[in-house]
Amino acid sequence: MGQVSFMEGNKPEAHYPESRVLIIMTGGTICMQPSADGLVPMTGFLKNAMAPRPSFNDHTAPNVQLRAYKNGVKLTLDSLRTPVSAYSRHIRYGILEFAPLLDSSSISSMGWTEIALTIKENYHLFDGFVVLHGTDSLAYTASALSFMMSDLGKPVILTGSQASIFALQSDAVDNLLGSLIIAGTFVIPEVCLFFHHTLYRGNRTTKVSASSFEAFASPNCDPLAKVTSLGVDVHWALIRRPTRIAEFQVTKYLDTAHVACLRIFPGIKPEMVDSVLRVPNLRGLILETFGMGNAPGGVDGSLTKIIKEAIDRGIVIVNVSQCTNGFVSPLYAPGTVLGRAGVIFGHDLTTEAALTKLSYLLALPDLTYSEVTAQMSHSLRGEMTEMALPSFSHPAGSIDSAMARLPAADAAFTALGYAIRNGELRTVREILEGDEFNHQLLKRADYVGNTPVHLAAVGPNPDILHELLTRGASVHPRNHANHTPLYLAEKMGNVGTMKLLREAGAHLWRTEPHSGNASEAGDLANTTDVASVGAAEDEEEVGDAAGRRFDEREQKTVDQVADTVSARRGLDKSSLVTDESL
Ligand code: ASN
Repeated sequence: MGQVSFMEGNKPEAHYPESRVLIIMTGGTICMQPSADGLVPMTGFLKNAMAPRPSFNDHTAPNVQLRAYKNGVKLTLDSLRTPVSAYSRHIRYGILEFAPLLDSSSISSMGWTEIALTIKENYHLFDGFVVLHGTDSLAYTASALSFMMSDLGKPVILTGSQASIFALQSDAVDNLLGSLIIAGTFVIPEVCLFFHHTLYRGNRTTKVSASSFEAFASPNCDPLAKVTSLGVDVHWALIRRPTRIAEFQVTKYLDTAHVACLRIFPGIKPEMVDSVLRVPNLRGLILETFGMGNAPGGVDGSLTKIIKEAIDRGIVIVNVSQCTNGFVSPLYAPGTVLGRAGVIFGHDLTTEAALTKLSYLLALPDLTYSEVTAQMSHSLRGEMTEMALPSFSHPAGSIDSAMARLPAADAAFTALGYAIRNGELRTVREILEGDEFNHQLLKRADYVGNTPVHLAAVGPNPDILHELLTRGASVHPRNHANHTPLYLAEKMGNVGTMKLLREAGAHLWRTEPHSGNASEAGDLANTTDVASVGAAEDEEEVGDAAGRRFDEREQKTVDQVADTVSARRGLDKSSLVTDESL
């Protein structure tokens, strides 16, 4: 890889921070090449497909090897980075290739477990994850992962392509580049699917075309973001964030072996349905019905009887519509009769989401039949529109731009920072409750990149941090000096906030050493877990990395915070962030 001159921004590379994204390659057309048996997936994607393309490789970066884990084994991955994006950062990435690479028609719940566990193992080392996957079963995988992952705090973006990246005309570069930039730039802590310039909530998607580049749709939920010539337009009002104080967890197993899916058609014989419902050990059935949830003979007949008997035997039956758009409801008599027989209304669930959600719930060890049916009727990960709520209409349009036009927003943010520093929980609540865009306020940063969570991490009142986190604020953003809120809390020896941040899934970034103060949190034992090891582990970089430059402005802000806090606690502010600590 030769060195070429820096093209964008006319600044040396060190002036732009790097995000880190792990690409998990599972196979699919995106990496396929022709063989005697037709298209088959090929290994060596980083070297053969990405390194030669300027949009994936800026050629100016030092040689960096990334640390990663697979099945507990430490690996070293070659990496590349993108040129600087419109968001003034590079995305550095490495690829972890599964073996064997699959046509996605062969994926099973074991593959989903492998993807989920790989993300879990590497969660602390990357800002986001891109999963490359065939399109055929992509919506199933996206749905499955969304249920398997709880309290996710970082983006997981699945993508693939309709044509191979090696084809002259292909959607592969756009899909992959868009996914990389979004995963490395925005805190969108959801399992998403990115295709044809559009970011969708993964568990709302379905594949709608076998050949068009516009292969996916999300018929009952607006896209989470769109890539345009102006950049990425994120629909922030739709983005879900964890609001519990809980660490990211992965459920390892889905019970797909005992769940089936059956599409009703005119003339279907009740015996056909019965034979499916008598498959040994069947525990769940997704019934794809007509329109708003209707099935033949629903009013008088034997089909209802067969269904009722199966439910009495303990089989969970969920009614979803064959229509891509709309929802099932007891509007018509046949649907009502099914409901009375005990069939669950799947509202506007896609079949993919219904099947994987039921498999997920049936695999949870302690759930009773009625708990499973109750959870099927409620949204767990934004997969269904809760019918009690008004329909998803988000009048704000682009909230980012509305926010930008509101002079009050700046005032609110300044007031919020002040209240956090002074430990005034009531004022913090008043500001957030009075602010229509409080989710925007929570992810804003000051001129040195400190978010409200950074400020609360070093502030005097842990209850404020709790308030911010339970309102969906993220523990992961780093300020301009590449520091997490947890690092600042450790530097301050702020035991209360350190503990809370860790409970909420925070970890040190790889360049951040543990401060001696960490032990004050009383749980250093936990930090031996790979998920919380900071730079104490060996460094993998051969060259210098961007983002290590100490920003004097950060010192100023932290000094201001320190002045307030140390005045209260009698601390010496010299214990805070210093140049050498980076
Ligand atoms: N058969 C391919 C797969 O799902 C289709 C694709 O990726 N476009 O693996």
